Amino acid sequence: MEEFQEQVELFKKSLFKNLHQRLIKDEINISQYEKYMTVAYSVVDTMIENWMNTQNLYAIKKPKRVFYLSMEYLIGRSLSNALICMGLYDIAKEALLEWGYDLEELMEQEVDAGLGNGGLGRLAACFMDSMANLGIPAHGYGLHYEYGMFNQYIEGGKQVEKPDTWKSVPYPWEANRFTHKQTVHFGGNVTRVAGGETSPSVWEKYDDVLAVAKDIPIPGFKFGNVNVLRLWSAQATEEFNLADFDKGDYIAACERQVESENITKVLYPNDSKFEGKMLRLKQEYFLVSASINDIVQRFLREHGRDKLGEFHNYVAIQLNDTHPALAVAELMRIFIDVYNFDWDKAWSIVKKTLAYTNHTLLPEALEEWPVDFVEKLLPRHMEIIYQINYFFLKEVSLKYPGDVDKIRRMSIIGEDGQRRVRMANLAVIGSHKVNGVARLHSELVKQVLFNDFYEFTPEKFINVTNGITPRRWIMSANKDLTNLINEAIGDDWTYNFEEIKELEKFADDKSFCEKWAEIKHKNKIKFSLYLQYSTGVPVNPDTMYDVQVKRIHEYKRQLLLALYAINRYLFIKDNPSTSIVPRTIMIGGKAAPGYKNAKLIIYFINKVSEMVNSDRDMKGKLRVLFLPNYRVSLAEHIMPAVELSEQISTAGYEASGTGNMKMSLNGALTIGTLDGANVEIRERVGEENFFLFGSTVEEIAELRKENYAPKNFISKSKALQSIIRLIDVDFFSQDEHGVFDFIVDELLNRDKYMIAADFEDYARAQREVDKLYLNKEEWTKKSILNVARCAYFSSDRTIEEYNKLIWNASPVLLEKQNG
Ligand code: 26W
Repeated sequence: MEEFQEQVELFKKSLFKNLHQRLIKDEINISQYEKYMTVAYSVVDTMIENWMNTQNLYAIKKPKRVFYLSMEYLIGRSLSNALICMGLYDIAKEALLEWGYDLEELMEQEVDAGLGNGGLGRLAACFMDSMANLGIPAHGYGLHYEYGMFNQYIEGGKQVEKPDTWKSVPYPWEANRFTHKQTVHFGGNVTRVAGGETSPSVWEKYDDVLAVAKDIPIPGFKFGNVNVLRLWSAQATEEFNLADFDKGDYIAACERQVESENITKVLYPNDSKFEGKMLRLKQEYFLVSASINDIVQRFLREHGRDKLGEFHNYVAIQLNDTHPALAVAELMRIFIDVYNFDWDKAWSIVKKTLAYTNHTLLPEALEEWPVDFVEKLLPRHMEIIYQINYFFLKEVSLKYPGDVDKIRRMSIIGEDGQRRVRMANLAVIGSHKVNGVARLHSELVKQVLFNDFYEFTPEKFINVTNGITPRRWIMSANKDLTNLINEAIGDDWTYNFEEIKELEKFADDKSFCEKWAEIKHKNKIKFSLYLQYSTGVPVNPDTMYDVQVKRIHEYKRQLLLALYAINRYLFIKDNPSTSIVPRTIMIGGKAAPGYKNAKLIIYFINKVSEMVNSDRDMKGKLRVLFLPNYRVSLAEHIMPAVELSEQISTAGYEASGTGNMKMSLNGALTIGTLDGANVEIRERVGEENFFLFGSTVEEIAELRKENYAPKNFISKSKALQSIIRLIDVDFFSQDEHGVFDFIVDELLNRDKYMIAADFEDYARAQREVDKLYLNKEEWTKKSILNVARCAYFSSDRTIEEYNKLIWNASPVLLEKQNG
């Protein structure tokens, strides 16, 4: 106790010091944001020593290092997580209380670092957390976008995008490394020095852009390790404009500066469709070049030029999807043109260094850059890609003589129509391991997406099922549940998450179950208050919270849930005196600004919501809400309150899903299809604790083969007929005739994602949900079992598998150890 009070006093001192010396303020007249900054700086101060010690220790031990390359990191807020990792949460809370402030209120001041779209970006953030937690000598590399993911507003029921100005206030979690710069070349031309096709070339007359490092510390919880996420920011070189200045053309000179700095201006808000914009290609190469050069320079500093032939023994580079796949060519270029390695030696090192993770099977998401784009921007890389392709296809044709179709499919260059560089093929060919992100997905990667490559080199293809960090997704987001679990089984599970299984014993403990249910209810009230305060819309905590939050995409089938909401609406209308489980259906997520159908779905949900919520007959029985601006910080508010987790994608389309894991970890039950990680979640929590419905991957394939006609299913479903009729007669769009015609037409005539095929079974599973919900004790028991059995979905387990199967790095632990 005394020690605690001492630490509180120390923290208070630090608060005052930061207030005075960094914010240059006294206690009079400070804004809420300044108070938050004061706390944040005080926490950063406590991390600095571990941060430097960790990096120094790595430098002394010279271990194999892991480098994670990703165009996206959806970090969200940092304060709560950092406090927990530093063991300072209660200390800071008490110190602030004595100062007259509420920690949780100040935490709401923090802006989200929203440098990602969705699943892939959030996964990168969870991985950074787990690598630090496990003491893996790892570095994240990404881009420091000035504008991250747009903020979503709903105006008149429609999505409106506004820029995310997260840098308009000081961001306490990053260090400006203005001395850590890399120069990135673009354009120019290539001349061969001497010798044949594989000998070094000189790349010249390029334009330069500087990449300046901004470092974000990533604290682990179990050990004291603090790893670094390095984000590159584009800056014009000092001599960028000399020529123009000399000509006296000041404006032209400045325009060129602006053009350079545009590279990291804004995150592309696309997460399901490839958009071949030159600026995006520049971003990708900017990340690759700055990071790879940084990695090579660090290697040379640490190991010397003589060891360069053993690069792969000290460096593992993970490509987060194909977005950084140019790393294959960039590493080759450096080994060949700069260090004069011969082709075969360079190629063997590159392959042993790189590994690639695939996150989507959607054909429209696959990156294929027009050859003339790549040639213009990166002439030397284009040459190298041709060479890689030439040697690779030679090998393929030796194995499959005369199989021209196969060779055409496996080529890095797509020849149909405009010639294109297939980034996925480049990534597969240049990597020693390729992984999918859930068991089912990895199977489809082998059997469908990369089948030719799988047959050619089966040992390359592996699965590593995704995970989420328990620090953020339960210890930080759900503190009451965390405390209850601690009371029951101690806190071992916070250090070794497998220990969460000890909770299973309490699933039959009546008093524990009551406490569990109480906490869920309290979390529901909390979320209701949060919503009331942030959007002005109240929700009733005595209704079931039925939630689908994720990016809006047709394959994720938010429309299926909306149709089901209408189904419930009609049931209540037809049976006004029949009692029904009261539900609040909440749907949230952003649509890519150019994705028309996704935007229409948002509008549709909002119109359904308007109609349902204004109908007095629905009072206390059904509400439908669209949650605006779904993002990491909102996810942290909602996860603890969810009771029913909607994971209803068409089987075969959701690579993994990670929101499904977050909800299960917080005691929600899942209603879901056999898609992505749902399959494994169901296996682990037990089929009796999961509401399964819908067609399987095989059944979906079968339906497609038989020329799927949605009308065959609609004709057998009275419910669907009534729902579609209601939409068709403009019931939800009375003053806008025909706005939802597209939805009706799609459902009746194409139904690409087979909503009609799955609807009746979905409604059946929803009836099971209602039935179980009436039995509160059983529901609670299943909720506890979901949490007790979800250890597998910790990103610590995921990272351990990456390390074992791909990286082979040894942890290097700081002395300090918690637990
Ligand atoms: C080029 C445009 C673009 C940008 C991003 C296409 C595709 C992407 C990502 C690969 C999309 C994505 O985030 N995929 C999600 O990755 C998660 C982490 O593995 C999975 O859990 C999700 O199922 C998957 O949709």
